[in-house]
Amino acid sequence: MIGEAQRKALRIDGARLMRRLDELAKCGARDDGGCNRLAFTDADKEGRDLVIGWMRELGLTVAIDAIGNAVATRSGAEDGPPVMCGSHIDTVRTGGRYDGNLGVLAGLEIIETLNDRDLTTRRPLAVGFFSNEEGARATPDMMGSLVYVGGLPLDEAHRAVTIDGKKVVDELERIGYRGTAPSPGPAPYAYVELHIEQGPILEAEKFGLGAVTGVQGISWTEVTVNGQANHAGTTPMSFRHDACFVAGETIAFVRRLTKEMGGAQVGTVGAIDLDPNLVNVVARKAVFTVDLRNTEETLLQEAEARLARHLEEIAAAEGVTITTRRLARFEPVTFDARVIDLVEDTARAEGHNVRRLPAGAGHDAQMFARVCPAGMVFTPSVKGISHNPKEHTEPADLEAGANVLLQVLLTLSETDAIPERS
Ligand code: HGY
Ligand code: MN
Ligand code: MN
Repeated sequence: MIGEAQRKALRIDGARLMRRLDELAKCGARDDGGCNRLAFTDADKEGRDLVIGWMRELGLTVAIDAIGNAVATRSGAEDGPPVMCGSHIDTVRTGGRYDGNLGVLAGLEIIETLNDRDLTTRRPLAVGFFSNEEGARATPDMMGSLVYVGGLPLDEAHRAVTIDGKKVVDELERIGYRGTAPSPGPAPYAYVELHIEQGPILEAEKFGLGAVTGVQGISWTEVTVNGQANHAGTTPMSFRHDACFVAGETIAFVRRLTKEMGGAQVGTVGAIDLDPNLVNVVARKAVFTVDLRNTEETLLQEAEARLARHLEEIAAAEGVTITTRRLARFEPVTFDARVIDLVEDTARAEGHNVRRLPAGAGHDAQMFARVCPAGMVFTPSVKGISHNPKEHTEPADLEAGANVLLQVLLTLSETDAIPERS
């Protein structure tokens, strides 16, 4: 047990946290200072091996499950479900060094801070990283945490195929992370995730930290357009069934849709493949992704319905066939009010000006909200940039976030701020 005065006086070692962040950033390092650790790749394995080595050095008991999630537990004076923190260490192809990594390495820094002082918490603590949060190489995103909480059958996740044509289960075998820990995993007492905001709000409004209220709804669709290859010079325009034209019109439609709907509606066409993708051939096939998000479920459904109508109309007009495949679909999530309050109160008590805000990106915390009280702490992102090697958060903000996470975790582990679930 750790008394209140002793708890409140605890601080993490910011320099040590920065050293680990810099060390992990060397795994899958890009020439431009970013990270490329797409899920289940060799670079991802390198990052996993490094972080699990740290977990073991800190004396934690590491459990790896069949989708490659790693949960490292530190015993408490009492048994029972741990107070858990964590995030992900996979990145997108143009990743930065803080997205996901901060939540995992801040957790390890908190463990080391307690180890340094030989302090034992009342409840056990756990730090996890969850596989394929990004969903960029294989969908859905938050794949590992969704399996962990029982929201996606393990065999369905194993059967998923990566964008480069590999089965997830084969990639897990290949990198040695098809573990044996039970799946779904045991529900923690509570789950709190520290993450960079990845957007411009905290910086623009000069807030030091964010108490995250929830996560907006996410809708990912793959659209396949089958037209007709033809000669770019000899084919009259009225004769064409041009898959690339349909893709282009749809990309423009998605942008118009967000303008017309306004509010929180966002839409992105991020990936596109053309066949045969040649200068003098009318494209016979286009495959592209549409990412729609909104904080309101009914509005997200409206956006999806308008996209479907657009595709129907343009298929008829251009004489092509269009099929769609759902890649991911999550309704908006609201975090436990008591965790939101605790994050906000703790940040204030630590002297930060904090505001509440929803998360624009998906996060593992939204999956844990299905099985336990969950919430998040946001740190500002410089210029709101993320999924970009230029992603940056000031070390002082990273340290502030980690110290708030430390205090939130200890309040949860040492008190009944959130009573045990009956
Ligand atoms: O796409 C997302 O929101 C997250 O980065 N997986
Ligand atoms: Mn993330
Ligand atoms: Mn991300």
